[in-house]
Amino acid sequence: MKKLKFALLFLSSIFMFSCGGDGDTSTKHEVAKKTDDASKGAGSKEISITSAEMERGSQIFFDKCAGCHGSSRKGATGPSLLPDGDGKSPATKALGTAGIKVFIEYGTPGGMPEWKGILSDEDIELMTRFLQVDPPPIPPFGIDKMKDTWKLKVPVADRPTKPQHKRNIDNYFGVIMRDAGKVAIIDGDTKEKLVVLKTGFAVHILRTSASGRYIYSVGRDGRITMIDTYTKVPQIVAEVRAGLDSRSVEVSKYKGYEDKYLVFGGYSPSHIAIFDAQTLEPISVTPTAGKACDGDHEFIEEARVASIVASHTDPVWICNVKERGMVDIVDYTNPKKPKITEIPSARFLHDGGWDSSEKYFLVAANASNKVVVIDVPNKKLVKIIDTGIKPHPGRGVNIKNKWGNLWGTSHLGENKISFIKTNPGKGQWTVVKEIKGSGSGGGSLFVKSHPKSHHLWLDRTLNPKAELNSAVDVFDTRTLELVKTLKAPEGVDGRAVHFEYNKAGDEVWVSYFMGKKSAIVIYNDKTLKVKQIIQGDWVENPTGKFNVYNTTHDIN
Ligand code: DHE
Repeated sequence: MKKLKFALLFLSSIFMFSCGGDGDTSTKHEVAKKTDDASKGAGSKEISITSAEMERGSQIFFDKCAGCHGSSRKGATGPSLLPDGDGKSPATKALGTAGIKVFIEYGTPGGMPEWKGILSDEDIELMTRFLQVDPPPIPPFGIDKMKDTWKLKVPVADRPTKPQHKRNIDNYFGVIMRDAGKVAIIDGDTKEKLVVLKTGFAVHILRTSASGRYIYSVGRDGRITMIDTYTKVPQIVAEVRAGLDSRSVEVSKYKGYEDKYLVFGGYSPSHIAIFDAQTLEPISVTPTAGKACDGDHEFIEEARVASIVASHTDPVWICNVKERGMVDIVDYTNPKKPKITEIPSARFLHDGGWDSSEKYFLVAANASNKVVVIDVPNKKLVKIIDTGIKPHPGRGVNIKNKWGNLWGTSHLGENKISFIKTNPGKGQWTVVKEIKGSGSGGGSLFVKSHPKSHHLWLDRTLNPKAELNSAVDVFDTRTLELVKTLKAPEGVDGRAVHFEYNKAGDEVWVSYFMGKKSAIVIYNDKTLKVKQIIQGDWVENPTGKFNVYNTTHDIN
């Protein structure tokens, strides 16, 4: 309910632009023109939609569909959804109400989930009409708007200069409760919940400052929240809205710049924004719109910033511009006017992580079924490698065995983990080994290992089969054989998603979400036995978990 209220509030700000802000729920918006051409199918009927329905449709679209189809419905991982089509995907008006309904209700083999049973019949009917009218424009969100939303709750001078407790901050975990819009901070040594903080709508990821003191969250409402771990109970010390929709945030990690700057990647509007990492005061905004990597001369307005990582060898961030397939190397030594080197690669860039030397960054171009390798110190493209259908590595996994130093990714579109050799010698930057998880079909979102472990963990979160999406596979990193498939423990249900190791590398934390009994399940990484199950009213659909030490040092 709270989520709904927030989304409506958020959307009312958007619709001030598209509907004139009149809030007139009785006005009919006859957006799609009537056509007599019967060959255009059910879409030949006139479509009308009220302002209130437009608002609700946009809220549903923003919440459930924009991630794949793009905020302006021009398509990304999923096809475009425009009334008159775009030359590549069919016009939604031609698909018509009945055609669209089938897609929404039953999904597609290409990875679109079934929404029947998740969306009400009423909402599905509304979406069939919403998708046949023009999408509302995305309002601007510049630095002045950011400054208006900036709240410095505890100025730097009023913060403690050393920890006010004896706990081990390095082994703190930040856990995202996506649907509640909250982040829990858990002491990884004692497993105590220290605090649950309200951080904004659908928080997506967390990052820690280079010193490990601060935890930053970012979510689908474009809000960045800064949490201080030095106080007895971790507390929010600053927040700012940097856009309307986002998925990533990162800090400066290069020597001399620790805890100095923070970068935000905007999905909507599409921009790179830089902030003071101590206060979250906005410093600069650079739009990412431009031409695509592959010579397509179309100017791409919706050029969303997907994953971002901070280099340890240079004062730069690597920001991946999704729709354009551009890897932007952002030099933050002059944050007011950052120097950006664009490296054309492949579309659509999504998530990725470092190889074990932390010099090469590997990122999934999921619409091209490829992984792109960037030599960060030399700011150049090394290779674009075919891996499988829709690679989705998270930050990927680094392991070492007889095949070499390997970086691995699982896939959304097929049951495969591909391993790319990263060390010099024969086979470098090629796929040297592929393995399968249990059962069939893809749907994996994340893989994980740790330098001190001989295990590699695989989830199958989006696989349609409940026995697969609720279980995790564990492999031996030396042989790459499947060791065990771990089913959800008794008293836990939902889909298993995302892994995080503790600092020592001997425990693995797994989230269970989208079920009736969500939980964080902690496994002993050696014995693969359940060590502890964290449940309770406050554990609401946990998703990402971020150990302070591992996140700060990019242990993946
Ligand atoms: Fe994510 C990482 C975008 C759906 C949980 N997700 C990322 C990153 C991006 C991204 C760009 C990389 C951030 C980085 O490393 O800088 N995710 C998107 C989407 O656009 C998408 C496909 C659809 C959407 O509307 O958001 C999407 N993601 C999901 C989910 O459904 C998940 C499972 C739950 C949720 O929050 O909705 C989910 N994404 C995560 C997590 C990470 C992540 C836990 C961080 C992984 C890590 O270990 O770093």
